[in-house]
Amino acid sequence: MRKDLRLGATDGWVRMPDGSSHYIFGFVEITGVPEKRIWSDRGKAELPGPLVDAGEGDDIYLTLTNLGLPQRPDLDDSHTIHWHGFPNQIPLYDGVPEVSISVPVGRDFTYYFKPQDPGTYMYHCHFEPAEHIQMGMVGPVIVRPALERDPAYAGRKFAYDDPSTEYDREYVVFLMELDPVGHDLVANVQEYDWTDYRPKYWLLNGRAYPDTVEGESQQLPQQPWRTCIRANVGERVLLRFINLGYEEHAMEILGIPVRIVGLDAQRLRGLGGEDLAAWRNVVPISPGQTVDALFTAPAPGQYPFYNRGYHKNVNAGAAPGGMIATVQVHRHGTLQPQREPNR
Ligand SMILES: [Cu+2]
Repeated sequence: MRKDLRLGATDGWVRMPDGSSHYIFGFVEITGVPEKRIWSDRGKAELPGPLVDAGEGDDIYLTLTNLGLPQRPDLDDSHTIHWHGFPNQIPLYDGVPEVSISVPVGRDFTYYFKPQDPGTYMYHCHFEPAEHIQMGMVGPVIVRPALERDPAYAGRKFAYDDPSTEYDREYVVFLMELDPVGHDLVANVQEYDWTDYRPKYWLLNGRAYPDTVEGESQQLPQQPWRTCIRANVGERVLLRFINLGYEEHAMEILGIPVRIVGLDAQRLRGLGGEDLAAWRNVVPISPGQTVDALFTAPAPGQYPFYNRGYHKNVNAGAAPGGMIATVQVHRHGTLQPQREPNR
């Protein structure tokens, strides 16, 4: 199936629960926005960037438009889109500026992707990547398996082309950290040496606790993703972990072990096809990795979901904060079927 998408690259501001605001670079979805209106999305970058939701075998035409940086009109950086961990037949669409092209301010470029392997991926800008990634030019990619189009499995959802990876609800858990010093210096036309990176905020889907579970999207217009993992008792939940921060993380749901079925968009299988999925209490994940983890919702109640590195459960030193969210299990039949991830 052909899919046409358009992302704008621009800047914006995100808010933390302590009331502080931080300058970001990032992406905003402008698919179908009339050409005259795209410029009104300057300064509206979202963290993380819009979800790219694709199917195995799709033809994805993804146009990147560089809308410029209203806060930094002096900074005429180009941008690109790089699908991390994704095999590309030719480098032209890989988004590494040194071996393909990058998109200057005011210009468009249409990337072509044809995903062959289902799983959880990520995209990021590859122009001055140490800076542009930390500044927020990151987003999730889901590639859905062809199995879902098989009439025998109609209406059911799977992580991979494997019936044992069936799920009822899915949640993206996008991990990154934020060093406010770097962001403030970039906002104020100063240089920052990114090897001095020292994060003070730890984010789930662009927000820190308690905004991860409580923040209204009207108050956080550029951080639209909540991390309330909700399910009815007995339903199967898929967590799609993505780490585009610069630190390793270790996430745990207190009292709910998870089955890790996929790593870096590969279904975990041995050479002879044996199932290497493993039960874990903690999901360890390094920068640039993705992990697909399944669990079955146990008895109704609230289960804390948090980073096992307790110093990451703070906002600029004040606890609780950071990478804390919740898993809410409801009685049978309480929640309607899920229409899109994280809703
Ligand atoms: Cu960029």
